[in-house]
Amino acid sequence: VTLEGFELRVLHLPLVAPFTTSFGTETVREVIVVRALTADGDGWGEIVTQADPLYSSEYTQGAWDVALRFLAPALLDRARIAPEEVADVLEPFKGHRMAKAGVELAVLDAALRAEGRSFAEYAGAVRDRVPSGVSVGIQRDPGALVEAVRGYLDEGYVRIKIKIKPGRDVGDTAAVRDAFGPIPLQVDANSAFTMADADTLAELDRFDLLLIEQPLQEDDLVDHATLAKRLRTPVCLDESIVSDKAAADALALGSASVINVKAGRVGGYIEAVKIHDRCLAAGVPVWCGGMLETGIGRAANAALAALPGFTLPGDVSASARFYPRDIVTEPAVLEDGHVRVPVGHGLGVEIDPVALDDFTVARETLTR
Ligand code: OSB
Ligand code: MG
Repeated sequence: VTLEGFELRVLHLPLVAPFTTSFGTETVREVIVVRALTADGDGWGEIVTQADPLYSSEYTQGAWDVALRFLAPALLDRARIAPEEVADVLEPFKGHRMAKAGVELAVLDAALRAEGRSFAEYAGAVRDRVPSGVSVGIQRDPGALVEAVRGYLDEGYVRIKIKIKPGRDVGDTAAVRDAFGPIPLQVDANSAFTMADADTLAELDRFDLLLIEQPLQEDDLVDHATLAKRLRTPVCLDESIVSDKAAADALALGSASVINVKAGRVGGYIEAVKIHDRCLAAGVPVWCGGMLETGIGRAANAALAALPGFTLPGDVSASARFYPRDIVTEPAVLEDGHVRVPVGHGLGVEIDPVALDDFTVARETLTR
């Protein structure tokens, strides 16, 4: 595409209910939407940082600054650019993978729309719908958790993930198992434990979980390998997998036997597909994680999750699981426990300009 500019917006999207993890509670989703302005038409992407650097070192204001100060200008220096070249142009800037991912996605959407091609087809999707799992935040007490899970099961979600933290681990998991029996169930610690908690984590073995996600710190690849040997529950990494290289290292070390693929965390959807390809070749199951995406990232996630190696249900839930009102005209909906893979050009979703404006709290445009 021939780049003419980038428009960035910070959005504040109210959540249907507070979302609590081991690292904090969100009541409003703060997110950055990127619009690539090109001579061939616009494209949309999303930077999935949160307001505070609690899940990763990235956060909204940092991503806003790096995108406007470094990433967008470096791309605008190039007259024409293909989506596959974006990561190379941005490579000199260390880190900031979520910011890079959002910018790349906007260019990719613009390029695919100009070509009249869907992102699903581009990425290699082999399914027209994907099974939908739901990530359930930590509730007031295990009883409230059981009621929250019941609601999602009634809606048709095919897999439940519950967030855990020290002191809200075995009890919460036992409550859900006791209430619902052998449903597909997994837990996510968001790096809240240490090796000193290994005995507690081993107690989770009796619940026949699909996996335990990121029990230890982001840079604890060796400790995760040690822990994985102690547990019968498969260890899955989220935060630690920041690139295809990190995925290769984790697999070589035995730090994980399952990988959560999140495009924002790894620097973009093109890098995410590489991790998928590596894991498919190695026989390692992957699933598509989420960052409370708006309809933009949610559409991209549904397409990514339709690749052949995504053999476990992902956190690709309906827009309504988080948002009373989405910023696209075709929000993701749950049908028979599945979300449809968009087939339109680019990401296959159209922006609702009124909703977009209603949620915008900051806006900046950079042109060549
Ligand atoms: O660890 O997967 C995570 C949300 C924000 C930050 C980290 C995580 C999550 C989720 C929600 O679990 C996934 C989703 O439904 O988008
Ligand atoms: Mg996670």
